[in-house]
Amino acid sequence: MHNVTVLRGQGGETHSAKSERSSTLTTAQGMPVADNQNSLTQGERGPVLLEDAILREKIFRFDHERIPERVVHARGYGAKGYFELTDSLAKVSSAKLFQTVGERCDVFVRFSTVVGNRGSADLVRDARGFAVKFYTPEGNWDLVGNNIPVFFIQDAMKFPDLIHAAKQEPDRGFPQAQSAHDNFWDFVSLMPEAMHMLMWTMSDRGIPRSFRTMEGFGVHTFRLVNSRGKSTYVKFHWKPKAGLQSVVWNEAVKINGADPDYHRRDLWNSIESGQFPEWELGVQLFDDKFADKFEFDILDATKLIPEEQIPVRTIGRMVLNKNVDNFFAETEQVAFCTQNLVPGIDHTNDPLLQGRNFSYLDTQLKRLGSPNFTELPVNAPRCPMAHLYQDGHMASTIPTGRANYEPNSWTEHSSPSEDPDTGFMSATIEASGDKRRIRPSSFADHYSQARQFYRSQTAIEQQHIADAIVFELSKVDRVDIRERTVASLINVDSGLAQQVANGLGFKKLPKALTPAASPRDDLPISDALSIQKSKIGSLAGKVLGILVAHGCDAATLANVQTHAEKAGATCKLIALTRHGITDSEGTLLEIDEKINGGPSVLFDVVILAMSETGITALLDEPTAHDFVSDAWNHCKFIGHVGPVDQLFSAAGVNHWDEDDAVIPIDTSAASTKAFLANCQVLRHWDRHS
Ligand code: HDE
Repeated sequence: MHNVTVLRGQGGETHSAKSERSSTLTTAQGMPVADNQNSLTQGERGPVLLEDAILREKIFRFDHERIPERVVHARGYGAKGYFELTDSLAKVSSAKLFQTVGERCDVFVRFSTVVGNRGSADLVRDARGFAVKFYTPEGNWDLVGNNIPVFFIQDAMKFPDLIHAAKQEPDRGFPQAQSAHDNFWDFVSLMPEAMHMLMWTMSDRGIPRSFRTMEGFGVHTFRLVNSRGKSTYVKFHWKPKAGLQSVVWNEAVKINGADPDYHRRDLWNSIESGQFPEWELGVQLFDDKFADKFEFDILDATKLIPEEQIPVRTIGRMVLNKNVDNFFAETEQVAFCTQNLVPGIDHTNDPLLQGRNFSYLDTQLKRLGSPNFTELPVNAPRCPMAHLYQDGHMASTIPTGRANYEPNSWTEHSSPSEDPDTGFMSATIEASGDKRRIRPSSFADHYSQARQFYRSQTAIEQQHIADAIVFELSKVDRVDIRERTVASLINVDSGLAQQVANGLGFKKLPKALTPAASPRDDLPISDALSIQKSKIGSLAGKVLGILVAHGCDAATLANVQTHAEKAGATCKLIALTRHGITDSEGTLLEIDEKINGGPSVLFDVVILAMSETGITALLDEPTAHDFVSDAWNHCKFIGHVGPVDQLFSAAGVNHWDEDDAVIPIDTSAASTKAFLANCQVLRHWDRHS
C-alpha cells in the first residue's frame, strides 16, 4: 500500500501535532476507509452520489497534486548529504561553517537542466543547475550555481528575453529543451555578450555524462567578510572527485531515447549502491588590487578568472550520501534563494546577481503558494530560530506567547531581539554616482574570453564545438541568423568560423560583426578550461555494459565482474532475453537489460562476451549491431571474449582488430586486469583520426 500515512507528520518537528501512522487507510481527516475500490452508487448500476465524500476528497486531492513547475530549471533531481570543512577560512570569513576544520553541516543539492520542462530528457544540450542549500548553524546559505562558470547575459534586465528566446517558441509550443532553433540563435547572435557562454554550452560541458562528473560554479563574484568587517572577493568552485566526463552528441541523442532519466537514475543508483558522489569546494580569493589590474570587470558574470591566474584553494568537500525520501516533498519543494546568506558571506554589485536576489523569493511565493514555504522540512533552517513573522497560508508552526512585535516590554513573554555582534552585517561598501541605466564600458569586451576558452580546448574538443554549432544552426531556418552567428564567431576564432561556415555550406565567410571592444589575442591558454586535459584515471563509479551470448565463458565473465567491482565500477549484463541465458557452465545469468533496452550508449565501457553457439542469435538482431557500431563510433573501449568477427562484420565495423582500444580478454586474471587498466581513459579518440 502506498503512503497510507500522508499525514504522517511530514513537517517533523515543525508540526505542532504529529499524526501517528495508521495501518488502516484513512481520509485526510483521519476517518478509516472501508472500501477504496468502489464509488458510492444508488443501486448496483446506478448514479454516483454526491454524498460520497471519500471519492470527492480522493479526486480533489489528486486534482491538486501539481504546483507550477519552475519557469527555468524545471527538470531537476535532488539528493542529500553533508559539507565538511577541510581548510579553515576563519581569516577571511566569520561564517561559522568556514571556521573549524572537520565540522560538518547538512546540505541539499538539486541538479537541473535550464531550458526544458519538467518532463523533458536529461541529456539535452544545455547548462546544468548546481544548487546547494547549506543548513548552517547560522541559517541557510544557498549557493545557486551552474556547471558553467559564466552566464549568457550581464544584466538581469535581459533574463526574461534570454529565457523566452531559449524555451519553446510561443506560437507553436516547440521545440522542447533545445537551443537548436531560430529564436535562440536569433537572440544570442544579436547579443555578443552571450558568445562566451555559448562556447561552453556548445562544448562537451553542455552534455555531461553524469551529475557526478560535472564541475559547479557560483558564477558571480561574492564577498567573504571577516569578524573585523574586512571583505575579500571570492569565486566558488565545485570539483567532482569522479573527474570531468561528458558524452558525445550522437550518444546524447540516443541516450535521451533509451533512458530519458539517465542522469537522475545515475545519481540515484550511485547513492543507493554506496558510491557516494563527492565534490571539493574550492575558492578563488582576491582583493581590490587584483580586481583593478584584472583584464575584465569582476562584476561581469560573462567572465571568469582563469585558475592559472588565481589558483583554486580547496576548503572542503561535499558528499551526497542519501537519496530523497520523497521526490515532491523535497526535490520539487526545495526553494533556493540567492539572497539566503549567512553572516560572513555577502553579495557584490554584479547586476545579474542583484537581479537574482529579487527574483528567487518572488518565484518561490508563486511556485509554493505561501510565504510559509520556509516551514517546509526541506527549506526549514536547522538552527535555533526566532522571528516575529506570522500567519499566512498554510502556517504550520504554532507560535506561542503574546509579544509578536519588537521592541516590547513583556518580560514574561520574552521575544527575540537583534544582536549586532552575531547578526548579519552587510559589508560596508561605498557607493556613489549618478542614477542611470548604463552598461559600464568595463563590460564591453565580449569575445576575448570566448576565444581563450576555444583555444584552450584540445583539437577533439574544438571539433565538438564546431560540430555542435553546425548542428544547431542547421536547425535554424533563417539564413540571416545563421550568417550573423558566423559573423560573430569570426571575432572568436576565424578558424572556427570557417569550419562552421563550411559545415553549413556557405560559399564564403560573411563580414565579421563589429565588436564593441577589439578581442584580445594575448590571453594565455588555460588548461583548466578543458575536460580532456583533466585526466579521469579511475574506473570508480563507471558502468561496464557486457553483451553476453548464450554459452559465453563463465570464468572470464566472473573475472571481469570481480575485478571491475574491485575497481569501484558496476557491471550490467545485456542479452537477447532477460531470462534463460546460461554461461559455459550452464549457470543461469542474471541479465540487467534486454538488448533493445540496453544500448551501448548507456555504458562507459563495453565488453562482448560471445560463444560459437551463442553469437548466431545476435547476428540477426539489429540492436546488437547498433550496440557494437555505436561503441565503435563513440570511440569506446571494447573488450571481447570468444569469437566476435561475425558480430563486428554484421555491425559494419571493419579493421577493428587493428584498433588499440578493441582488446581481447582471455581466461587469465592478468588479461582482465590489463583491459581494465587500459580502458580507464574511457575513449580512444584516435580511432577516427
Ligand atoms: Fe536562476 N532562476 N536566474 N540563475 N537559477 C531560477 O528560481 C533567475 C541565473 C539557477 O534547483 C528560478 O526557484 C534570474 C544564473 C539555478 O531549484 C528563478 C536570473 C544562474 C536554478 C530564477 C537568473 C542561475 C535557478 C526558477 C538573471 C547560475 C534552479 C525557479 C538575473 C549562477 C534552482 C526558482 C533549483 C532557478 C531567476 C540567472 C542558476 C525564476 C532572474 C546566472 C541552479 O527565480
